[in-house]
Amino acid sequence: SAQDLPHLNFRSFVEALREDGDLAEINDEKDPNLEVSAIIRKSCETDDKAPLFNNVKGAQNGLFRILGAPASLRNPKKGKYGRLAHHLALPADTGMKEILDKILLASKTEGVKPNVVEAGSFKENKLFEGDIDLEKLPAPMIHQADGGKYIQTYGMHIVQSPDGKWTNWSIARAMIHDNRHLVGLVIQPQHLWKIHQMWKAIGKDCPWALCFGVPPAAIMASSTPLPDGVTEAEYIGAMTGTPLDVVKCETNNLLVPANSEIVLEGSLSISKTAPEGPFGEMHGYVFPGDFHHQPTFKVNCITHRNHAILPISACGTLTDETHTMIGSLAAAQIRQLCQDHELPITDAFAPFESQVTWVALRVDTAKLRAMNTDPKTFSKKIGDLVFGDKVGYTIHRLVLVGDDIDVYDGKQVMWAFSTRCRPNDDETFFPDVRAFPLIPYNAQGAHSPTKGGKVVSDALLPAEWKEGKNWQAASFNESYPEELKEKVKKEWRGMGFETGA
Ligand code: FMN
Repeated sequence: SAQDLPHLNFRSFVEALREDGDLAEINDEKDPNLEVSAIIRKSCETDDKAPLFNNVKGAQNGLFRILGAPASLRNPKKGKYGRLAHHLALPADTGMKEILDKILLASKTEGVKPNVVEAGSFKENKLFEGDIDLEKLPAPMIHQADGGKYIQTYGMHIVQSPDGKWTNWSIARAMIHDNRHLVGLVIQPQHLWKIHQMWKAIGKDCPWALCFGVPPAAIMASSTPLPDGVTEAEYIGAMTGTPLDVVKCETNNLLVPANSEIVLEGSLSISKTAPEGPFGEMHGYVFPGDFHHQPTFKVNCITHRNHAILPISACGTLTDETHTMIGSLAAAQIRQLCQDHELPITDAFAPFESQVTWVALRVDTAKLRAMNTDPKTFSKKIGDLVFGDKVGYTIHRLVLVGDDIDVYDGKQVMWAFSTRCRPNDDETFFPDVRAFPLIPYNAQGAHSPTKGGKVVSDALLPAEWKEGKNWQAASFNESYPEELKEKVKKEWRGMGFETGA
């Protein structure tokens, strides 16, 4: 059935990686205390295969195997974004623009409700109350200075508004606190935080489930800053054209994907907190000893498939899921927001080279000129819009670039930014908007970690605002006649060159 296709079934997704020659299957015992993550990290830093650890030290009764680097980059010969593409039923060699187009596909259509079924594969094994000891699970210690074992880096939290109208799915990290509790990030303005606030207001703990190894399309939607009130399950139904099969939890009324690998059920406390962190984060740093208090999650039940697989993101320096997904998916939503407000933006992407703290916006300059605006007015308008919205939360610099720049190519964005945007004069600053506290320059300074520090950098040259591009790039593409370029390309390999033909 459709539910077994790789984008709707995590096991099938792992099989698809195997068929692509993109899986390093490791049957020797590996230690979840740093060793597993050291292997994943090295793979991420070299765009190598996704490691599947079949023999995790300390695993018991099917809990658990580990898949690393589930949506990191791979050797470009196999399709650089192949793992992301498999999350969305796209061919392995799909480019980033088409991947983001697919994510946005359902933004203007009616949601498709999930299909409630009786049986779920994760109900093969059930552990209740006395059987549960989270500290005995082979949860990974991901970086040596982390404040705990981060079992949750690629699972999906499920919470619902008290009136039952909005069910939110999202990724936010969590570590093991004690034998029955996790503690994790529940931070403003995230929807997990927002729904937590709603339960706080009525004085009840928030029913919760955390699902690992969910349909890949679901984890993509749960990492996308969709608008308030959008139920991810319905969004995915619309995006994939298939209603998702879901099953009721054992101990609460939440519905979870039927083919999940592992499900934790319980509640998110509105009153109890515990130390959380530090953690080696998406910007590539861990500050030893730097923890904060966060709400705890109580686990009342664990259900799981036989030989369950826990996906993890050993995040840090380039390139892993926190870059390929957090940056790219925020950029997609920023593109949509601009277009919804009639702004002439054709593409948006968060260059990996900026550690996904920037989003480059490609401007249709003919339409821009027709607007009869000026750089300051336009920059202010776009910054107010994007930085004032949740979709712009993680981004601190928007770079406006012209039609000639491919924003999915970080090298081109850096070229435009470095040569067309005069520091300060071509920049508009936003000292009062919400900042992203995880970026070291926010958290480590004397200033507020949650306010300001954002900028719109105008990398359009004056001519692009007035009459259009007045230069030719000193490049192979723009500085030679077409016939000559064709001749050079045709003779390229014959002359002994090896790449770029
Ligand atoms: N968001 C957080 O607030 N805290 C996290 O720890 C966190 N970790 C993430 C790890 C990975 C691997 C990915 C892909 C995303 C992570 N995110 C985290 C980003 C959120 O999933 C993203 O902002 C999403 O839009 C949040 O869902 P919401 O829009 O429903 O609030």
